[in-house]
Amino acid sequence: MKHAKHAVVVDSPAQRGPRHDWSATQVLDLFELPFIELLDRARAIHRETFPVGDMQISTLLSIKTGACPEDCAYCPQSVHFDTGLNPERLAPLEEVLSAARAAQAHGATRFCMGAAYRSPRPAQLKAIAEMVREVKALGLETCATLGMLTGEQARTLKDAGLDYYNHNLDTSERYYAEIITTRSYADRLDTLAQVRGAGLKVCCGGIVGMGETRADRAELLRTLANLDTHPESVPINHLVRVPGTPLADAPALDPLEFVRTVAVARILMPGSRIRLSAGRTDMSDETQALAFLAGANSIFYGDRLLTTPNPEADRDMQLLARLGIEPARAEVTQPA
Ligand code: SAM
Ligand code: DTB
Ligand code: SF4
Repeated sequence: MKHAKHAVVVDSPAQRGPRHDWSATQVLDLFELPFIELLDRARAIHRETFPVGDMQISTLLSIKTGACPEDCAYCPQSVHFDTGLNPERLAPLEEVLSAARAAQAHGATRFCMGAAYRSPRPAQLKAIAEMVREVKALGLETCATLGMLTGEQARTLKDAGLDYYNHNLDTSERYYAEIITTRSYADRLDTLAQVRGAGLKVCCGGIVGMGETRADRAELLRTLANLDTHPESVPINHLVRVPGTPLADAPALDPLEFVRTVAVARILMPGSRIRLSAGRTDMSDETQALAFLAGANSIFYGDRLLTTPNPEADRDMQLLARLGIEPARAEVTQPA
């Protein structure tokens, strides 16, 4: 058989439950399948675990912007790079609440608060816990991304009503060291364990298009899939190339390779929400449609990500309508 060397066993998740034992070769073999074959496999799994045509939408707000001590080479908010960004202190509660109300009115079901911290200090965490409590009281799902957390901080957020914590692995362990020097992959994994231990849902993914190899993309997804429990939410960001950052001139990733990454994420983590995250402003409608076909079933919605633009909300609604995709009004519970 022509593609016999690609005979990766992808069992039905309904039959055997999710796997956590992927080998590097198995994941790379998936990436190397003929494109249509890869999409067929991802699509079959997607249809088994999610209703057809649903889409979860999250809206982001930067609650503390810039002046971050970390040196993540992709990030406009690092103090190490001159990106012309105006740093802003922690936003007042009322400002956060009015953004959350607006997001809800536009159909978002989850509100994600992002802060440019290495890790939050006690007073900051207290103020953010209050924001979480009030946003949750509006009837929204809550998500926060605040950098590294201790177990106690994670429990404080959980008690305040936090549903999800976003903390990305960003790339493979090998490539990570070329992107960030101020913290380690192990630090990242430790925070994920604290977050899971506190009973929070995990939102964890990465960024592609940073000059990494396909093997790095495969390794990132393998690390995520081999965690004890799959992250409930897996953001796949395409690098937003921000002038002033070391990755401003990173070569563009082939859009079909981006779609392959989404498809492999869907196959490896059948019950997770795969989020087509940053980078959509530079993506064609057709690439986005292929990413949805490959298994992406969540987007960030609203004109802004944290500090960079996102497609206009109206344009997104038109795209979803053209594709016959219904934004989900309530979260569907899936096996982890
Ligand atoms: N400071 C916290 C941290 O790093 O965990 C939370 C905020 S940080 C901006 C959240 C995530 O945004 C990062 O982990 C990274 O994956 C993503 N991100 C930042 N800059 C990006 C860019 N230029 N393009 C794509 N994703 C980016
Ligand atoms: C994630 O994975 N992507 C979002 C969210 N989690 C916090 C952030 C994207 C940031 C893009 C660059 C910016 O707008 O600053
Ligand atoms: Fe700071 Fe997060 Fe940006 Fe890294 S990604 S520089 S930790 S805000």
